[in-house]
Amino acid sequence: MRQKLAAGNWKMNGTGAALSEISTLAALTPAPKSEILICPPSPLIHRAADISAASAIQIGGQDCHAAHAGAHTGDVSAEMLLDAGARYVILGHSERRTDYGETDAVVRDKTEAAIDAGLTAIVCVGETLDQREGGATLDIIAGQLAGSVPAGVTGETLVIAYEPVWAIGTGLVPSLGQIGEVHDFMREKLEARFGAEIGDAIRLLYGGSVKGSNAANIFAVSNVDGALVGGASLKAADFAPIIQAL
Ligand code: G2H
Repeated sequence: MRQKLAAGNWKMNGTGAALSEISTLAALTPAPKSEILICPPSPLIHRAADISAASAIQIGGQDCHAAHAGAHTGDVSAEMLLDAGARYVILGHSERRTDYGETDAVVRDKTEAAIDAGLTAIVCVGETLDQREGGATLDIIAGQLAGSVPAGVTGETLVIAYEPVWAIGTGLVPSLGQIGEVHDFMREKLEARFGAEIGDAIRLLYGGSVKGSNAANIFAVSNVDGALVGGASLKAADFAPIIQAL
């Protein structure tokens, strides 16, 4: 039985004042049935981990470098995230693929580094609107999964987030049928590559304009094990109903 996961991606939002949302969220979600994760900007991770320590909320990063250390000005290693209190890291988000030209090979190297360090990697995949309209969605997802996910992963070390690029921060959400088609396809691909046991244990999140009002319907879709939530994770009052829908 896969443990459900509600992951909040704060992106480049929030300063220290935003950390009070974590305590508020803990108070709003006592004894949650699902795992709860908040991924704040890097400078907030240490304080976020301290604040969340007494609760069920876990903390994660939004990116890491593929190298363990070295001359990489401005970058953060997986070990640094772990040391600051993170247990997860989001990798290959479409904003990073677009803004920094991160390729599948780069995402795979970062994922290996994250898992080596002891973090659970949340690897993001997803098609653009042109790709969907051109009928290429499943080919794109297959290629990103094959290229971005390294060998040797398990249900403890890897989570996949399906985030259609056209649904991110736009308010547009695929139909439940479209979400189910991609999630079932990803499950098949993971089982084919890693075997039935591991392929079945890897959690598959949906991400892209998830809100309290659509979460329950999305979570009822087969092979959806939770959500990666951006805008609606910034305020505890918006994120709590999504967690409760899991
Ligand atoms: C997709 C998602 C979180 P939002 O990027 O990763 O953001 O929920 O704002 O669409």
